[in-house]
Amino acid sequence: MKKTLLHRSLFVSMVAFASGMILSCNNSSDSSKAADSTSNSTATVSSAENTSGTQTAVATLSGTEADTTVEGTATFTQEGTGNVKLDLSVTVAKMANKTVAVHIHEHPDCGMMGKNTHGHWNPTNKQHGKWGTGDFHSGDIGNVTLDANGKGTLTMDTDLWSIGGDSTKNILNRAIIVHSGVDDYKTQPTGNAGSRIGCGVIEKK
Ligand SMILES: [Cu+2]
Repeated sequence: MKKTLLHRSLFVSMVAFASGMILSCNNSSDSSKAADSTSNSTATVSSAENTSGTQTAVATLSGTEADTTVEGTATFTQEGTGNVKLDLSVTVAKMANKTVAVHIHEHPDCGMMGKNTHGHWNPTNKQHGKWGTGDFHSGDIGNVTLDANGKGTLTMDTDLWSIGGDSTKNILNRAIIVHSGVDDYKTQPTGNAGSRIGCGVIEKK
């Protein structure tokens, strides 16, 4: 009897030891995961008031010229303080099989055929260029190739943007401009991308 008890307590303490090892293992190797789930649960708490921890902003694109129809949507999403993901879809039927430049411009006003948006959004005072190589504006999304129906899509993911917050990253209340031409990624400060045929203001959803 005494022996059985001893065995049992030995077994219990071995199980406790083993599970302690598993726990400590999880803690050390998955500390980032643990931190994530902590922040997720914080987000869940606030989501009771805010709907969710995912922020969304949308720009609905339309044409600035009477004879050129431009349609499309730029949808920006951000999980917590993570990267902002852009899903862009643009259709310019008149420009089938061509390539058009798309940028984020500074001001949320599509008036005067897009001119009221002023220049490329450039909060870090960089030279105009190609996204991801050397200097480029935070608004230098780049060129989009349109198919036989004039439709083009582009997706990207970046930590240079945020939905709200820091003014050097905040994409809200700026505008998406679709140009009639191709961005050469060189000419300062515009990329020589042609006229502004499409526009949409980036608004929080
Ligand atoms: Cu532009």
